[in-house]
Amino acid sequence: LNAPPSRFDNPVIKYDTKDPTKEVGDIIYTADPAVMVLDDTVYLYTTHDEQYADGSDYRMYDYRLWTSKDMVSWENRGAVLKYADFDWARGDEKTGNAYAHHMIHRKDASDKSRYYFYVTVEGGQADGKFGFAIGVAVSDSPDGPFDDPRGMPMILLEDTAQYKDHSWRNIDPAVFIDDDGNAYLYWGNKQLWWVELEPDLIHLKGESYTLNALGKMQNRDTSKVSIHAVDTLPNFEEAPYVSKHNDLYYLTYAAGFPESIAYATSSSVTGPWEYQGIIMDPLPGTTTIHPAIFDFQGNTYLAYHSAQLPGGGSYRRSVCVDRVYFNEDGTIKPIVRTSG
Ligand code: FUB
Repeated sequence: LNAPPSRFDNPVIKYDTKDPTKEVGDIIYTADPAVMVLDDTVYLYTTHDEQYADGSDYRMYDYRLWTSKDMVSWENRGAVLKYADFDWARGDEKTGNAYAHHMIHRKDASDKSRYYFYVTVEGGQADGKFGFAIGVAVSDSPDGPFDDPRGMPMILLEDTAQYKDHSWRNIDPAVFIDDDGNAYLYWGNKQLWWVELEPDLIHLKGESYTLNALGKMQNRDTSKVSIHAVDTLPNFEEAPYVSKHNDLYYLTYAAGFPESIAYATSSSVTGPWEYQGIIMDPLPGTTTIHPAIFDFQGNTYLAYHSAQLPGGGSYRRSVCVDRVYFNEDGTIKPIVRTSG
């Protein structure tokens, strides 16, 4: 195996060569990277921007998987999960949006790998109002098919009703499993929240419910669930991402609007988080940036999105990767973007 690169031909995802209805070379716009590294492979899960050139909002209906063993060539594994795969999603296949997501892997008690795909999907009615909700789908393969084991969202509008009241406040899930096996879900827009998960990774700690005849949840009760707000992150906008490097926890996030990439550190996964600064300034042509930090073959990398493909923009973004370099004290050096 060749060593992974320190310069990248950004954006790393450019073309859809798997869709039989398209010629090789057709552009596919991707955003919101979530990266899972298993053995010698990088699994890059992205959202998918399908907006027209002159569109003025998101059009996002499915989640895409791209894999690489060298981070130079990327295999297009197709749409592995769709908005419409969630029964509780609002409307039909092309009515609502599938926003940013997260993927983690864990072996179950019988040593079988399970893959947990946390999503932001428009739906999940509470008190007569629709908003974005966070759900989960599970598979025994990183390519799916994924099944929604709950039959309802994990986080609904009503769960954060005491906080900032906008319908997209519950977006951008990120899950981190700590060394002791405890798992935590982070999410939010304008306000960062976190909650501990049950060991099954699909229920909130303390959540109670009954099951209907199909084995899906009903009568959900969250009165014993503790949802925590984090207020020490300047200009927190969205896209939290938790990672651990050399015994220090890092919480990377999109700050301000247009967004920069900022981060905070802590000696504990539950904080308190100490703000450390900006590592990437806003990028031309896109209001959002969505960081994801990951380790691969001994190095640390940052995935994010730009608008630099032809026809690109805030609703036609493209996933990029660059190297992360640390200072001796664990702080991160400003990211130097490379584009081939
Ligand atoms: O892609 C839709 C939304 O834009 C994501 O959920 C945010 O993180 C921002 O990238």
